[in-house]
Amino acid sequence: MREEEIAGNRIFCHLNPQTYPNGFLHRSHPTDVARTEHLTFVCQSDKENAGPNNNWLPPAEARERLTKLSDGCMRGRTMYVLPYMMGHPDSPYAKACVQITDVSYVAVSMRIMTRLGKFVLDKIGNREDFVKGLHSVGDFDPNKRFIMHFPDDHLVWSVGSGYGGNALLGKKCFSLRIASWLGLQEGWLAEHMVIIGIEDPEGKVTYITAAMPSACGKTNLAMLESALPGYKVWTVGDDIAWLNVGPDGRLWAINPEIGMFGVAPGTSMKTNPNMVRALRAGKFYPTLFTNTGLNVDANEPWWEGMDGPVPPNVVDWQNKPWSASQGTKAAHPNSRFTVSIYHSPSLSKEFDNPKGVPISAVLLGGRRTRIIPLVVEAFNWQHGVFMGARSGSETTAAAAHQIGVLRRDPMAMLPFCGYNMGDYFRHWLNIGRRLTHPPRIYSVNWFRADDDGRFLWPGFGENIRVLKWIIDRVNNRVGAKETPIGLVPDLGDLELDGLSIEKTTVQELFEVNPEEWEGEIAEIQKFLTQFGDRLPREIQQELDTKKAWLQRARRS
Ligand code: GTP
Ligand code: SPV
Ligand code: MN
Repeated sequence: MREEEIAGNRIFCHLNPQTYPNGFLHRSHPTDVARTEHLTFVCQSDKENAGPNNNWLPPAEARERLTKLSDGCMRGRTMYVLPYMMGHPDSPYAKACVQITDVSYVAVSMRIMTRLGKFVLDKIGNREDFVKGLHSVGDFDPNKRFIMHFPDDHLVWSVGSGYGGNALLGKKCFSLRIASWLGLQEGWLAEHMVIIGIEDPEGKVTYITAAMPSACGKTNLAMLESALPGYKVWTVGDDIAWLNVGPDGRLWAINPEIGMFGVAPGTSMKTNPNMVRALRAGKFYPTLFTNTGLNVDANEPWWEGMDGPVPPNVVDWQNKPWSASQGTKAAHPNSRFTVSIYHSPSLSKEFDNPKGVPISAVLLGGRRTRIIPLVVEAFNWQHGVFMGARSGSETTAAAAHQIGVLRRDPMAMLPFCGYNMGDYFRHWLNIGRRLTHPPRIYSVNWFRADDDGRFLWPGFGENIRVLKWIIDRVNNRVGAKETPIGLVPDLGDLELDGLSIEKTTVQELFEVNPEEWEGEIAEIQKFLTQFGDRLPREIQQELDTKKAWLQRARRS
């Protein structure tokens, strides 16, 4: 099938130039709508180095398979050569890359997401140590789809999918899977994290990062519009952070990307006004909408959760007439937009600083309807690494698997760590030892719900109340209350003015119930045990401390 014929449509349809200047609708192949983790492989030369967290094939066998699948795959198509940098070209942390692809959507997306241009070829010159990406969609056959990583060769080879995380090889494939392996060898961290600056009423900006699994609120947090007067969030990154130990012993973060590949459904003036503005900014870079519905009369993208009434004349993400009464979604739940970060009204003035920004707090989150409190501060770095290791989330539509089941997802890196996660925990502990001024570590959870499944916390712009407590903590302005699982706010220190929330609800948000934790701890143990002797003893010690607490609680 030729690319032009996907869903019987042109690849890009112009949207209303008045309301979405430089905006285009794109529809993918209907079977190609999310990352496919079961077809994603990390081909370390030693299987143990890939770990239980990765699919693995011996590199030679993987290459042989891909060579067969790729034979003639670009015949009759246009090949795009994309030289790009991850990171600011003047940054010592930046990496030069070249991807080839046979998909125009991928080429345009990479232009929005990365610093792309001929200058990169000049930078590479005759060197061979650039990161290589081979990409072809072949005939979109899901049975011939593979996303393979060769960490030692700095190579990603992807066939059969044009979806973001499978096809924009600078993103998850390079900037997380390959980069995490480079980081292990070179002493830095590649993380699935937001980077933001939080400005307080005195004008002081405190920088934090936050790791959250796919579809758990990173992009929303990155562009948060504060519900508290005097506070402002500045966007540095919404998905990936590269973290280095600076000469000053602090942790420094850069965002290797220059675009955002965000979840469309739920994006509105109410939830993320800065994103709505960015999507309508259409300046130099185009903005792409993939697999959203279309408001036909207005020629605008449409998705569930958008502001205003449902328009009368909508076609769904597969270009079929749609009405709300038919019980299906107009936009695919993982429909996305691709937008330049430079279009964001909340862009940090430090965004293009090659040094990055110094990090005072690291947040680790997930989608947990029960057990995990709104916010907990780790006692110290080691305890924080444990918090990251035990993190998990109820699954969403961002990857193709069963939705709504709890999956452990340490530091939100389970699908993205390019090597054995036991070694990854060790690497985190080692980085902590090199930091003379380590950021504090926090577990956060915007998604705790009541028995009827209603969220207890309003979330979105109101999350600034939690961020305020965190920056008050790191700037030594408030104390905290000790619990067996970490430090939580004295409820008087959590700014709740102007929020209609019951006191009992707030208490529920922080409830630590030993009975619930008993099952949780057993499950954490089960998860961590799979890493065998690669699991650092410090992490097991942290878990044992929790077990001892439970025993005491049971006795009393
Ligand atoms: P990826 O791009 O897949 O990595 O997702 P993400 O982590 O950037 O998540 P995003 O910000 O796009 O949000 C995903 C979903 O979570 C959307 O449906 C949001 O509306 C919802 N969401 C984000 N923040 C909150 C929050 O604070 N509370 C609640 N209840 N939902 C939220
Ligand atoms: C995610 O699934 O975490 C995403 C989308 O951000 S993708 O880049 O496709 O992985
Ligand atoms: Mn996102």
